[in-house]
This record gives sequence, structure tokens and C-alpha cells, in this order.
Amino acid sequence: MRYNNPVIKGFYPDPSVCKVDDTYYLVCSSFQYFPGIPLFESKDLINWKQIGHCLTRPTQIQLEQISSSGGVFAPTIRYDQGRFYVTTTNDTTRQNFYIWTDNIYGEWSEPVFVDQGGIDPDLYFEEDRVYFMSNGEDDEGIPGIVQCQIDIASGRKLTPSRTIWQGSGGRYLESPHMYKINGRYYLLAAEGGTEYGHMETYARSHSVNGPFEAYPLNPVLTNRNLGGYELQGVGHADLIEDRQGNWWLLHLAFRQIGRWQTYHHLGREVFLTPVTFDEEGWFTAGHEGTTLMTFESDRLPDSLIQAEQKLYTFDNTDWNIDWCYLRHPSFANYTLEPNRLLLRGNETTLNEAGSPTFIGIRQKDFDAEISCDLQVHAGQAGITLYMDEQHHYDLSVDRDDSGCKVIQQLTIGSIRSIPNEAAFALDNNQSVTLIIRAERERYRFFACIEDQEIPLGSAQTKYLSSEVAGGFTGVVIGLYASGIGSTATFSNFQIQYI
Ligand code: 6LW
Repeated sequence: MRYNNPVIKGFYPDPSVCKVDDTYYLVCSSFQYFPGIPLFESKDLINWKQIGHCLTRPTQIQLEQISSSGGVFAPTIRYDQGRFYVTTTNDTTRQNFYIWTDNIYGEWSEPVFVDQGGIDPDLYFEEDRVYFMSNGEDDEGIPGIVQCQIDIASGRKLTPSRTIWQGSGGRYLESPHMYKINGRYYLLAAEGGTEYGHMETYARSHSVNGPFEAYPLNPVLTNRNLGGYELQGVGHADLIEDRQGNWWLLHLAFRQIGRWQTYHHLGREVFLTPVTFDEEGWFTAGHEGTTLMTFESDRLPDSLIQAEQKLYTFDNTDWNIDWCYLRHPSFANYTLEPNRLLLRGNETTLNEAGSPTFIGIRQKDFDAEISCDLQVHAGQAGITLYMDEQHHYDLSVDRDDSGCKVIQQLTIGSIRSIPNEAAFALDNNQSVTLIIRAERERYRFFACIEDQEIPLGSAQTKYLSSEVAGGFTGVVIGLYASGIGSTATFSNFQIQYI
């Protein structure tokens, strides 16, 4: 059976996975977006369905005034004695915490804080002991993967924080995960940073506390030496055994806009790479230590179909699952109906690191047609292709006393483009159809009224890329209303991926 990567498309970075009975569960980082920590389930590691989020209440996470790409960093999901745990970092407050639930389809607990620094926390359970790991420095100031034992009921540290492995020498040692396989302890980590030098390394030991012996051929997985290959940034992996006893790595990577164009705007996505153990208990991964856009695997039944949703509408998405807000929204400004959205603007604009009236869905592939009908009753509203408050492309309808205009405006750092605009005589009940046609290298903008389609310019995707904007997120297709008094109705929304 052949499967294609990514297995989860769009900005869903830092995946972590666990298996309970015949179901796999996966979580991702979410930064300034709310709800936080998207949660997925799968029966085959190939087809994933989002079932909710882990952080759904402001009492669990405070996102107000955090910077873009601050907030919720990489999580780890684990299961022990009937309870799910997700541990993560609020990178803005530099606090590590975990939450738990006994019902994966329900609410999660309030945070339990652990007094160990670093990021990318991991939990490892063995009998009645619980080990907490993260990167950073131990109590003696020694850098590396740092481990302590905790009381899982309170989060209290039971032992000092000790560095148990210092990696293979790459910069930014992070994303530790501990496993016990055939009586040995395996410690996985990412090195090189989450860009073009990213790689996965590991070591093993006869004790959970080490000393750890590094895999002799580290990195076990990286694409850093594949020049001219559009799949890059491979790392931040979690190891999982499937129901047939085969091993896999679920990890992040990103797709450049072209073989030789080192820009990615869709964010870091979730990839699946096969793993093979040798008779000495070392494992290798992928195609000669690299991951590919597609794998042929006799491990998966030929009957398995990799489904892909190509059309997203108000009707076939769930406001509480597929959509997200910037930081904590004022829900009084949102009326979410099955096939209609009413928005009321507030004082925050898209150019501020706050919570404008905005609801978004992650762009999941390069080629798409995005459209919706928009009635602006007052002020300004529209569609934004949003990377952060300094990098977004907006297609909006502005209504004032002189009438209506459709405006295309590009914000790229400190540069604001000269607006591309078209004036319309529109009465209050008339709507404009806004259309954005997305391709690998550009977006093209259109307005359509009474079957007349008017082009409103184009813009390159690379200026919304992580390489230009920085940070850890990806483009989110946002519907917004801007300014106090702005009111608008969105309908017939659709994203048709091609
Ligand atoms: C994540 C860490 C990282 O926690 O970036 O660059 C952080 N590496 O593994 C956010 O994705």
C-alpha cells in the first residue's frame, strides 16, 4: 500500500502520539491560537480526524498579550492506568505543566505545574514511578535532556533535575521522548533547530536514568543533506508501535514552495516515516535516513484507503474543532450558525498582537480556491491570509457613507501595499463574493458582484513564509471584522483544494 505525506496537512507542528487499544491519539502545538493543542484520532496512522482540543478554557492557559509564536509550545500525549496526560510549555511564562482527562472526548483538567525549566516536556510512566523530561539545564547547570521524578497527583518534584543525555552535538537539543523497548530504554531527541538543519537523534540505555549510548549513525532521520528536495525541516519525532508490531516515527517537516525555493508558508506539518529495528536493537528510519513525500509499505493493508478532504465549508466543518481564534476572543462579537457567520468588529486590528474579531481555519495545501459571500452592514470585514500581525494579506469590503469598496491590502513587515480597490454601489442587503485563488507561489484576489468578476491583484506566498515572517506557525485563512461598529455576515464559505 502506498501512502502520501503529510498525513496531517497544514500548520499542526510538534506532533506527539500514543496508542490506546486500537486507536491512536495525536496532539500538536498551537502558540497564540485558541482553543489550544489540537487533538486528533486515527485507526491506522494514515487517516486522522480532529476530535477537539486539550486547552478549551482561559483558566487552563492565558494567551492575552502573548506574542505571535509565543504561548503553547510542543506537547506530549501519554496514557497511563486509564488516564490521558498532555504536558506542554507556556513559553511566554516559561512554565511547564500537564493536564489530564479520563475521557478523551471530554474536557481536560486544570494545569498541574512542574518546577523544571526548559521546553518540550515529556512524561514516562513505569510501574508507580513517573519521569518528567525537558530540555535545558539540570540543577547543576549542566545542559542537555533533563529528567526528574514527579508525583503525578500534584506535579511535585520527587528528585533533583539531572541531565541524562547531551545529544549528538547538534544545536537546540529538544523534543525528548523516552520509551522502553525489549528491556532497553530509548531516548529520542531533535537537534539542529526546527528549520533546514533539523534532525532526529537517539540513544539507549539499560537504565531510565542512563548512561545513554548514542546510536552510532545519528542522525537517524533528517533531510538536511537533500539539497533541492522540497521536503525539509524533518525532526521533532515521536516513536509509535502499531497494532501489527511495526514501528513508525510521526514527526514534523515542511514543504517548500519549490524544489529550489526555500520558503514555506503552510507551516510545519505531520509526517509518517517507517522504522525498522535490527537484530542488535538499533533502529533506522525512512529511506536511508530521510523521509519522503510518499512511501510504499507492505506493512499497511492494500485495502487501506488514504482519504483526503478537499472541500471545507461552514456546513461540513465544526466551529469548535476546525476553527480557531487569535488569543481569547470576545464571543459576544461572534454569531456562529450552521451555515452563516455574523461578526462584530472590536478596537483591535489585524496589525496588533491582540484578539481582533477573527475566526480562522488552517490553510492545508498550496492550490485552492477560497470564496465566500460577504454582506458588510457597516465598517470593514473580509478574508485574511494570516501568518502574524505583521504578515497578512487582506481582501475586504469597506462600507462608509460614500458607499462600498473592495480592497486588497498587503502587510509585509513594515511595508503596507498601496491598496488595490474597486468601488461598488451596494445596498445594505447586497453581498459581494470574495475570491482568493491560491497557488504554490502566489495568491490572486478577486471580487465578484452580479456575475462580474473583478481582479484585485496578486501577491507572492513567500512573503507570508516562515523564512520571512519568522516564528513557528503557518498561514491561517481568517474571516474578520475590523473596528468598533463594523458588522458583517459571511455565507457560502468554501475552500476547494485542487
Ligand atoms: C518546539 C521546539 C522547537 O517546542 O520549536 O525549534 C518549538 N524547536 O521543539 C515550537 O515549535
